[in-house]
Amino acid sequence: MNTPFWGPDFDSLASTDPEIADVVLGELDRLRGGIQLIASENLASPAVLAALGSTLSNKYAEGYPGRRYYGGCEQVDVAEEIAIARAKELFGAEHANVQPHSGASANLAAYAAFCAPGDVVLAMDLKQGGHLTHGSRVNFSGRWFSPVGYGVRQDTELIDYDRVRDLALEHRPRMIIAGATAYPRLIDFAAFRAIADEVGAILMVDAAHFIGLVAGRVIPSPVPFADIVTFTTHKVLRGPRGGMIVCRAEHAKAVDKAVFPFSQGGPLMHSVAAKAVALKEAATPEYRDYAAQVVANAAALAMGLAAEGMRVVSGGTDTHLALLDVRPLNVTGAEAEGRCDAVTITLNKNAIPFDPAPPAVASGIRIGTPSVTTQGMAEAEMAEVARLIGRAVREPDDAGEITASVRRLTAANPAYGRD
Ligand code: DSN
Repeated sequence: MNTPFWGPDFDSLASTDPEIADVVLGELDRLRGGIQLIASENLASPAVLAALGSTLSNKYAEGYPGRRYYGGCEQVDVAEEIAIARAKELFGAEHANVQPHSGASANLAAYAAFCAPGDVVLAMDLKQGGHLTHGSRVNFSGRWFSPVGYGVRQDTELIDYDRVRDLALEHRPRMIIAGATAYPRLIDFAAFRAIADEVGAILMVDAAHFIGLVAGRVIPSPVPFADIVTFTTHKVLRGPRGGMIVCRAEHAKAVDKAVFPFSQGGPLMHSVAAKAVALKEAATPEYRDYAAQVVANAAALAMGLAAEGMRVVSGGTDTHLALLDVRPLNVTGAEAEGRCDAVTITLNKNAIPFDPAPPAVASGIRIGTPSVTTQGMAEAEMAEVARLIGRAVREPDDAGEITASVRRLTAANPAYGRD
């Protein structure tokens, strides 16, 4: 290629808008200097960021490849066709829609494709690990539909499949949603399929959190079981912020119409191109190794935090995340989050199942290993991170020393390398 690449050009940003340039550099420093344990975040590759920061951002392309409402779509058509083909190949899916702007947008489209206002939808309760779009009263899903919530068993903290079936038989939902934001264990998609079939419901899997592990072939795929699978592209999958849907061919038309024109206008073509890049990266042996290490790291970190006195919800993790009950250390989730923040370890407070504390306080924290694994950290570093978290929570007065230890660890495993 002999044309100049008009992509990320930091010098022009710095001269045009030094204030925003400072924010961009400040965020890079934050990423490099601290430990990122938000389970839903990752560090996208320079190739993904290059596609995101490209001229594709300029193009209006309402419609689908070959059927657009604007001229000049010949290049973006190629990007979208490549993204669709890669998504179908990677996930063994019959159809893919790569346009959703986010996971919430993908979920809105799923409701729109299959449900009418007022329909009953059975999904995991937010307080038990679900998502706002799974029927929360403050979200479209709870306001426009009739949500019924399921949860986990109090004794095992694993999904209560008997209760899911009982609720399905009682309420006859139009759609059942499997998937969560704070559930560390594998989900039995065959069990959900059987329940959905028994009551004639659509089975939607919100795979946002774990789709990257599916891509890496380290956990079972929901695709053979679900009518529709929605997900985000920026978590373990390590792509741009965005959403995606794969579904059975019979639902292709309904899903495409639900994304555009029903719930979205012009797709973000720079993001679609960046999704294609991420899907290519996720199809490599290196990515499979990465996904396996993400899971190994989450297990190691959970074990280390148990050794620091926290209680591991459900007794462990099979995925990229773990949920820890911090009450044995005599702190709330909010306090634990704040004390970790003070030493530049970023994680989030999280409700645990049957949490007596309000969500803004919470009794737990959620940790995830996509970012630290991208930085090259492995089990030995996870043991060290667990010790630092334990000390930060127990001994907030030592924040200075702990921060110095964090710096040593991140210097040895830098995010985005060093200049
Ligand atoms: N906000 C995401 C998470 O952190 O799990 C889900 O949308």
